Order: sequence, then C-alpha cells, then structure tokens
Amino acid sequence: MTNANLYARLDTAMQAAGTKPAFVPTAGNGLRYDQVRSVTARLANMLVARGVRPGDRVTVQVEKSITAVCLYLAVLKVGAVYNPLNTAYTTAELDYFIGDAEPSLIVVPKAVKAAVAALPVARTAKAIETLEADGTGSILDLAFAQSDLHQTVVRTPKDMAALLYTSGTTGRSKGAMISHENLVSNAETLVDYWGFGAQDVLLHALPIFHVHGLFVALHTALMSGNTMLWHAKFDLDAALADLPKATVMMGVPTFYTRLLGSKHFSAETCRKLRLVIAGSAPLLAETHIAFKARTGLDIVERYGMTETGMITSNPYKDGERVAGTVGFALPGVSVRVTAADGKALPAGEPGVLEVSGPNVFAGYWRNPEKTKEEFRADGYFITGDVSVIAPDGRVSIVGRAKDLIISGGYNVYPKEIEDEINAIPGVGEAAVIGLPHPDFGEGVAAVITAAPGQTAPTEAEIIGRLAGRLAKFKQPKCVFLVAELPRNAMGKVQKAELRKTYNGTFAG
Ligand code: MLC
Ligand code: AMP
Repeated sequence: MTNANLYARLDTAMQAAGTKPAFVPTAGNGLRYDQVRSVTARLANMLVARGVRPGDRVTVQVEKSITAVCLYLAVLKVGAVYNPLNTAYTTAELDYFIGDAEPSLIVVPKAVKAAVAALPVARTAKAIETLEADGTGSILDLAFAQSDLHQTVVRTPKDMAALLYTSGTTGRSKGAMISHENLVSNAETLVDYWGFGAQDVLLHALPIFHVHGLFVALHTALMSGNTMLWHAKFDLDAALADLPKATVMMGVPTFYTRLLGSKHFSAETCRKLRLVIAGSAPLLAETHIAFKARTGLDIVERYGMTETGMITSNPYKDGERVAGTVGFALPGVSVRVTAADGKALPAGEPGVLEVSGPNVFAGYWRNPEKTKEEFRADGYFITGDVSVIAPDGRVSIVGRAKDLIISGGYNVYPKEIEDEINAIPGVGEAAVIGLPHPDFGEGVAAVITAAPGQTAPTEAEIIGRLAGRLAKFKQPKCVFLVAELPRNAMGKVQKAELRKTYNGTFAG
C-alpha cells in the first residue's frame, strides 16, 4: 500500500534537495534540507517516546521558528494530528481549545507552561513540553537524545493530518478536520498552477498557525525543494532587505499596502520576483493597480479557506489577472453559486459560493450538527462568501453572508466579541462591526448601549476588561456609546447602518 502521509510526499522532495539550504533566517543559523530531515526524524522519535500515537492531537502554541516547522513535520511523520494555535490567544481561549482538542501532547513556551499546566483540561495530556522563539526548548533537548532514524507512519488519504480551529458565526470555534489528501492534493495543484521550480526562493513572513503560512507557503516550497528566506514575522525593513533575493512572495494584503507605503520599495526591490501571491482577505483593486505601477508585477490574487485550502486563483501562466477578482476554480476543484434555498444560480448572479473537490475538509471535529449545516447533500461545502461567477468562470467575491470581520488576514467573529462585551456590567447591548482600515483592511469597532438605569463603562474600561479574555487582534480598536442600536422591523440590529455611520473612523 502506498503511503498517503503528506510527510512521505514532502520527504521525497526534501531528499532530492540534498544539502541545499531550506531555511535562511534573518538572524542566526538556518537549516539545510538534510538537516531538516534529520531533526524531524529525531523529533518524531521524541513524540513516540512521549506517548504520541497515530491519530493523537498535538496542540502547539509557539512563536514561529524553524524548529516549529520540524515539529509540524514530525507530527505528520508519526501519523498524529497537528493542532496549531494563534500565539495571540489568551489562556482563557487556550482553555477552550485544549478542552475541545484533547491533545496527548501540548507544546508552549516555558513562560506559559505553568499557566497551561494549571488548566484542568490540560490534565488529559500525557505531557507538556516547551519551545521558545529562538527554536530551543525541551522538545529539542529530548529529540537530541533520540536516533535520527524513523520510519514514516503509513496513513490513508482520509486520515486526519491537522486540526485547525476556525471561529463560528454562532457559538464557539470549530475544529476543521483536514486530511492528508486535502493537503497533498492542494499543494500539488498549486506547485503546478503557479509554476514552482527547484530554483525558486520564497520569502516567508506569514505566521505558521494558519492555512496561508503553514500550508500554502510551506508546502509549495518544501515540495519544490526551495530555499525559504525565513522571517519570524512581517517586518517592513527586513522584507525590503530580503525581497531582492526572492523569486516568490506570499502575503496578506496588509503586507503589500505596507510595502507600497515605503519609498524604498521599487521595481529594483522586486528584480528577481516572478510570482507575488495575495490572499486571506480582499486585495483592493487600487492596491493591485498601485503595485503594478510601482513594480511592473501583477499580483496573483487567490481565494481560500481553512476548511478548503485554496479554491480559486488568478492565472499565472495563461490569462489575465483581473484586479478585484479571485480568478478561476483550481484544477480538480468545482465551484457554484447558489441562492438561499440551495438552487444553483446562473452565471453573473450573486449568491453564496459552494465548493467541492479533494481539497475540501472532512467536517468539524466532534460536531456533526455543524458539519451537516455547512455541507449540501451532494457534498458541496457552503463557504458563506457571496460571489459572482462570470460566464467564463471567473469568480469575484462581492460580500459575506456570514457576519465576519477580516483584520490584517485574521478572522474575527463579531458574535464572540459581542458575548464578551455584553457580559461587562453596565453594558446594555453591543454590536461589533468591521470598518475600513488603511493598514488592516478592516478594523474592529464596537457600538454599545448602557444597561437601563446604569452608566456604561468607558472605552478604556471595556478594552481593559477584554484584555485577558480575547486575543489583541479581536479587541475593538474603538468603542462608541449610543442611546439605541438601529434595528429593522424584525428587531434585528442593522449593522450596515452602523458601518455607514462610522465608516470614516479609521481613515488615514
Ligand atoms: C496585530 N495586531 C492586529 C493585527 N495584527 N490588530 C488587528 N488585526 C491584525 N491582524 C495588533 C497588535 O497586537 C498591535 O497591538 C497592533 O495591532 C499593531 O501591531 P503591528 O506591530 O502593526 O502588527 P504586526 O505584528 O505587524 O502584525 C500585522 C500583520 C499580522 C498583518 C503582519 O497580523 C499578520 O501577519 N497577519 C497575517 C494573518 C494570516 O496569516 N492570515 C492567514 C489566515 S489563513 P498593540 O496595541 O499591542 O500595538 C486564511 C485562509 C486563506 O485566511 O485564504 O489564506
Ligand atoms: P479563514 O477562515 O481564516 O480560512 O478565512 C477564510 C475567509 O477569508 C474566506 O471565507 C473569505 O471570506 C476570506 N478570503 C480569503 N481569501 C480571500 C480573497 N482573496 N478575497 C476575499 N476574501 C478572501
């Protein structure tokens, strides 16, 4: 039986890359491909020694490092399930994720180990190990006591490789169960569609706890045996310094607006770039046009989701890259647009985009009801993105059927923030909205009323109360107090009205 384990596929490519540099960090030592393979094998033996078995979850909340990538690869190698968490999440948020994922191993920085160990939900884990931002930690110490020989565990295409949490419009976050087949098929498609070759050099400045940085960027580069210019985060000066060495760059729109905001960014900076990818949030047509004018390069905007990986892309080889559109369904992926009743709509009519293909996830972790709600009977997944498909198949995302804010590429679900604000004494009701933001695309704002007969808390008090409860990027950047929230005849808060009223809040 062939091994459908994604690691087996990546290992073949990494072996072929030999002693080529895999990761070149902005400071400190990098790793060659042969070293990545041997560190990964040692970490895999460490995981086994710690009692991690195939199918077990390994929950990881660590800063971006090369060791963290090797840990991800090692989790795949032993047939376990990688569960990365945004480093911005608070301990209160962690409590929920650990309770839901029930990992057998948790990896966090040493400074937060005691707080995590104190969570009752963490008791089900066999061990809590550490990993620091500089790539050192107990996992590496333990790994170096292990052999660098490890036989990759055989997985079937449908076996789970990763569990990625994505927030919900109602209630708590849901874990998307992502299989080896989902990841292998999407990566192979992208390598081919975007013309990756062994000579490519990728500037990697995305976080590695979400689909864009962890799957799209890493998998395409590893599968092609590319060198990655490894940035712990997006830093404008560091990006400007490394871009002249890169042939490929991937980022959220904020990366590109920040680059365009620098007078040092020019066609010369991009002299070797052949491919610039944007996604995770809408790229304004004006950003696409300004980038082309400054550099001569047409950004390739693509569209995807945690649950589906990449769905569409503007063409790389043949065809026009049209600003404000997300291109065509990728090979092997099918899309359609439907009305609320699920009936397919003709080309040109807006409706909710649905998708099917080997890239679409298996469902939500221990949540069959949500899974059922978001899939059609014929297997199409309902994205919640309002789209138009032109007669030639080109897709444009024109809105959202889901109440979602995307800030700097991070999803924020208003319901979660509203629940937290509503629980603050003195608050009557909160409505959380996204407003145009020059840096983050959308910025989070809250509009509140006072509880009857009470004085509402101030903006500073509200933000202060949310600090220990919600990740920074989810916290409102401003709070407005109103006598009443605007409502329609059904009593529903009219968020469109609020967005209009406060539209210019974050302007320039
Ligand atoms: C940081 N802050 C944010 C924020 N990121 N606030 C709102 N939205 C964000 N995205 C906060 C910081 O805590 C800080 O608060 C203040 O804003 C300014 O911080 P900064 O230093 O300017 O931010 P920075 O660290 O530079 O981060 C910005 C960023 C980062 C855009 C580089 O957010 C980022 O890397 N985003 C990428 C997200 C991503 O990978 N998404 C892919 C999801 S996958 P203070 O008050 O402390 O100063 C997906 C599927 C798909 O969607 O299709 O790809
Ligand atoms: P996530 O749940 O973090 O994977 O975010 C997925 C969501 O990001 C999608 O449902 C879209 O709403 C949005 N998204 C991703 N790429 C794009 C894009 N190129 N244009 C518009 N929205 C996008």
